[in-house]
Amino acid sequence: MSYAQDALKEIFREVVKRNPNEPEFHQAVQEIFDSLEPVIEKHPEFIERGIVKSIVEPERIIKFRVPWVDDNGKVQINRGYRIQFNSAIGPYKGGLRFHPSVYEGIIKFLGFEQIFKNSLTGLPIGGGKGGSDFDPHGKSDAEVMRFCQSFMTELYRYIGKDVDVPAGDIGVGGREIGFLYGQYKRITGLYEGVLTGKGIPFGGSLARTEATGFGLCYFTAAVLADHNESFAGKTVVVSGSGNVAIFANQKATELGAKVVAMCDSNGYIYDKNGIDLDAVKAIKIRDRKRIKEYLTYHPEAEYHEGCKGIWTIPCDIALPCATQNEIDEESAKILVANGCKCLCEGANMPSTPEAIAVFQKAGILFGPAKAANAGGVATSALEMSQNSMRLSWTFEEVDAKLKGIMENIYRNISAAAKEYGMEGNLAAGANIAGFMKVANAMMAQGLV
Ligand code: NDP
Ligand code: 2IT
Repeated sequence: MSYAQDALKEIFREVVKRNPNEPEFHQAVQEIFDSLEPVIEKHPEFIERGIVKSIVEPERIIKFRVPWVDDNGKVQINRGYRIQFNSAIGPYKGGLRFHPSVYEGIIKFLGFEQIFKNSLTGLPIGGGKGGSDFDPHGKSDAEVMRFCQSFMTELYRYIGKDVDVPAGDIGVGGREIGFLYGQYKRITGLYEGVLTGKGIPFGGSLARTEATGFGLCYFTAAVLADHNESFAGKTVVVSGSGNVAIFANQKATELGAKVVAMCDSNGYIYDKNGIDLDAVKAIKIRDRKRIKEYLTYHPEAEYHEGCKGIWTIPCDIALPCATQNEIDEESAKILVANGCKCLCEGANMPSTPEAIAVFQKAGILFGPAKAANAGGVATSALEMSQNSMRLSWTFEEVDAKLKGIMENIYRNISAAAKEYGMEGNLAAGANIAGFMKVANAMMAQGLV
């Protein structure tokens, strides 16, 4: 075994030992380490000076109780988290996830991914993530408000516009960010850009809502263009029906594709005529209902219980935009057998390592999450810039910057893959390019 392989293996063993029962975090670390061997061969100092060992250890983990009272007067207790993972290149930046599956390992995997994703944007943002095991489904607005106020009453002391800037993720959208912002302002008396994804009247950036889904499509279009292809005339499957999925569908459609399927955590819809996105927006954004309701708008469409079946629908391009590990080896094989030629990840870590191996073996164009979905956090950084300057750019200005950032990410990760002898392997290119900038910044700043 080479020096690099040995060293990485040893550090990985230590990660598993120090973070027991956190398989998602192990998976995210393994994915990065799998690409780092040629980097370490060239730069053994990243091992010798403790950079790799440090980068897998969060700078700070904050874990707290979130008590609130539901509409029946009953006391509820949730857990809140904020993991401030790495501040080498900027203040901690990353979303908050409210979902019953949240525990420390999920936030750790997301915070770790965020370090490299944020680095790829080219903007000065470090990596962080937070959230709670609170489930917003079926809660009244008043319950969500009380929960958010309680969550922020603890979190406010650890964040700030130049310290740590949370945003949305699963279960946290404009409504939640509004309640969180209001409580931060009330406690601190500060009107500052401490959160992104804010409402437009109070410092939000135009195009932030659309940014992750639009950015995913700009990235995918750049990958396709480099292979003399485009979205035009293609059949697309988009999983999920939340913020990322809806705007991925919208942009893919604008670019000439037909999106035929979407899902939520209960099941998926298949509409061979192309999904009616206005109906999905009405169901999921306006009414906060289940995707199954699509049948009341389009009785001719199909609804199937369970999410996994969505990957059995033949498509040219797949855009997973729901959650981690939603595509396993079996689904990956079906996608490939059905002729899928390109898969770009809107969700964080939606493909299992076995699924990625299937895509790479089949030679399909694979765009990894930390590059493909970076448009959301990049636009969050643009929101931070606008807040600092106390001005706001038009939708068109932000959208044009987002497009430029996504195209740049594609160019940089392609170049990194080539430089390290893995041409066309965008997963390796993203891991390497994301890592190099942070590792160099850590080296320059000394042991901290
Ligand atoms: P939303 O809460 O808006 O939507 C999530 C969607 O995924 C919903 O349709 C939800 O279904 C579905 N979903 C969630 N969990 C599961 C599950 N366990 N099984 C099946 N379906 C599930 O979240 P976002 O759209 O913001 O996030 C989607 C993904 O994109 C996540 O991986 C997130 O980390 C990632 N991401 C988000 C960014 C952003 O800016 N928002 C930026 C970059 C990445 P249901 O309605 O039934 O819960
Ligand atoms: O995973 C992600 O990049 C996000 N949820 C967006 C984070 C942000 O700070 O906008």
